[in-house]
Amino acid sequence: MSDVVRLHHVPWGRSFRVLWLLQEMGITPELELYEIGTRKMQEPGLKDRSPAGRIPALEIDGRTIFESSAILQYLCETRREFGFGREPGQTDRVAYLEALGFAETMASLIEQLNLNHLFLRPPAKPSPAVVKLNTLRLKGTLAGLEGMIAGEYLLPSGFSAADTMLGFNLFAAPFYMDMEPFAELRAYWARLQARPAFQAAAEIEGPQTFYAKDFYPVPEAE
Ligand SMILES: N[C@@H](CCC(=O)N[C@@H](CS)C(=O)NCC(=O)O)C(=O)O
Repeated sequence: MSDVVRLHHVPWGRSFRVLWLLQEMGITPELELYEIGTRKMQEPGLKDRSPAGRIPALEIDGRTIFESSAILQYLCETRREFGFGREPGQTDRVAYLEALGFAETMASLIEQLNLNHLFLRPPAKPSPAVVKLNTLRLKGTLAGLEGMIAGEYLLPSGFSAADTMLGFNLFAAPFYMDMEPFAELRAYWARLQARPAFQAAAEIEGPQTFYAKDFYPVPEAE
């Protein structure tokens, strides 16, 4: 079996979840880097591994996997010794599954905001109505997440892959949402960032350049 571990990756994109969990497991992957919106993402190197041409895809154990939650779950199942998954019958199994899915409910709203604020090419402009609606929906998911945090981490039983799924969202959300009212989320995010593996992954990433500004307000209606 090949022992190559290669992550198809956009720095500070959703593949960060995988880079971080790999670091939690002491694995440093080779990185195949992409930039959103470029042709390389639609070429066979990625398209043959991830059918929508999206990151992450992970080459590991002689196979390739796409979709961040599937990758994390695979890593947990094949490396059970770390205890980062929650298996059928285990305490928190249902909350764990819910959190993996919920992370993408939230991330799809962030993606809509990214599309509006970052990726429209002039003369196209962000739609104030669409941005406002998505921002409100993002706020609702953040309030929901705040109510889900059970202690130090998301699950009462401790750190899990669900924290890496949702933790990435807490990197991205503040570019669109004033986090001041979310004291519990801010404290949770600080605990996640304090983990040595998070810091190791962040060090591999370097400073984020995905967002050009610190904050993107809802545009004024014309
Ligand atoms: N549900 C997928 C979403 C993957 C995804 O959309 N990744 C974004 C980057 S964060 C991407 O590759 N976008 C490329 C594009 O929109 O063309 C996952 O969690 O892996």
